[in-house]
Amino acid sequence: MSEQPFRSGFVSIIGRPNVGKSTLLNQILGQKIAITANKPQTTRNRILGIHTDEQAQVLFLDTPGIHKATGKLNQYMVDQALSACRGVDVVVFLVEATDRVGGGDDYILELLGQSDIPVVLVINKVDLVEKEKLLPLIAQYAERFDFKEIIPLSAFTGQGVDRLVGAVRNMVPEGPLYYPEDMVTDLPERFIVGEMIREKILRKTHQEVPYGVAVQVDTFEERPGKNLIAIQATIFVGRDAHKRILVGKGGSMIRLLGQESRKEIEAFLDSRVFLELFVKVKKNWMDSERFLREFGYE
Ligand SMILES: Nc1nc2c(ncn2[C@@H]2O[C@H](COP(=O)(O)OP(=O)(O)O)[C@@H](O)[C@H]2O)c(=O)[nH]1
Ligand SMILES: [Mg+2]
Repeated sequence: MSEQPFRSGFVSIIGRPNVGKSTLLNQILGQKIAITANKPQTTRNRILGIHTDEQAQVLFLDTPGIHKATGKLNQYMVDQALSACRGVDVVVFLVEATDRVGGGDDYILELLGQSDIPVVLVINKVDLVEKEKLLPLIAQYAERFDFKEIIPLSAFTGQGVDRLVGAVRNMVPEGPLYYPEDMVTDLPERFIVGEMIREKILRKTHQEVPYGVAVQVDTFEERPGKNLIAIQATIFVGRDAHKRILVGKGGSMIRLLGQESRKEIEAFLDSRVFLELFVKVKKNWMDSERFLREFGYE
């Protein structure tokens, strides 16, 4: 029997906001580490997901969506996404099967064309279109750029995701096991907990409220022998009006956010959780360098 050399490397997942990058990462890992929502700005940081099997370890980087940026937080997010295209072994570029070809993607393709990193095109959300529409779409994309592969899939149902993983693990070079084989991310639990709370806010609030929110986990205490973790977290908003919305009538909104967050955090930590949420106004935190730094958005 011939031994195949072990392979490992970095793969960035990039694309416009909402195309399903974080959903895809979670599906690849079989576990939710990246929050998802039907809103731009859901992912603010670079998120590492580790996929290990007997022959390879692929380090996937989920990134904020690439879009025209205004404001410091937005600029930070776009920089994160663009820098994730440098120094990786493969770029996975995500588009939606429901979109027309062109427009917003040209800018990204132009950037990708300037390096010689292999690019795999993923046409996501195929569950939303008829099969007959796919072939012409693939042909149109193939004309625009020299993709290494074009893979239609559904990050939501999981259909086609194995094919993508199979393709990229053959494209990463020979290399060592960088992380222990049972490790799925390098993100601290506290960070993921904060993100899960932020996801519930993204899904439950509208207009500009979700974009003005940051969540900080203040305490995270395991109560020994009780299978209980006590968590206190502060939700920061930029305006008084947003605080009123998040607290809700008689505290109804914050209670709902707390209940839904707790359920998901309990599943994630595999423990009972006692969760307390606080809402604080920090005027214009999104334009404060210091505050952005404190939140790791730097
Ligand atoms: N129908 C369908 N919806 C999807 C699929 N992938 C993602 N979505 C939805 O698209 C929205 C944005 O997904 P998200 O992963 O947060 O996108 P991101 O901004 O690119 O990370 C969410 O509401 C997802 O549930 C898919 O394959 N099919
Ligand atoms: Mg995302």
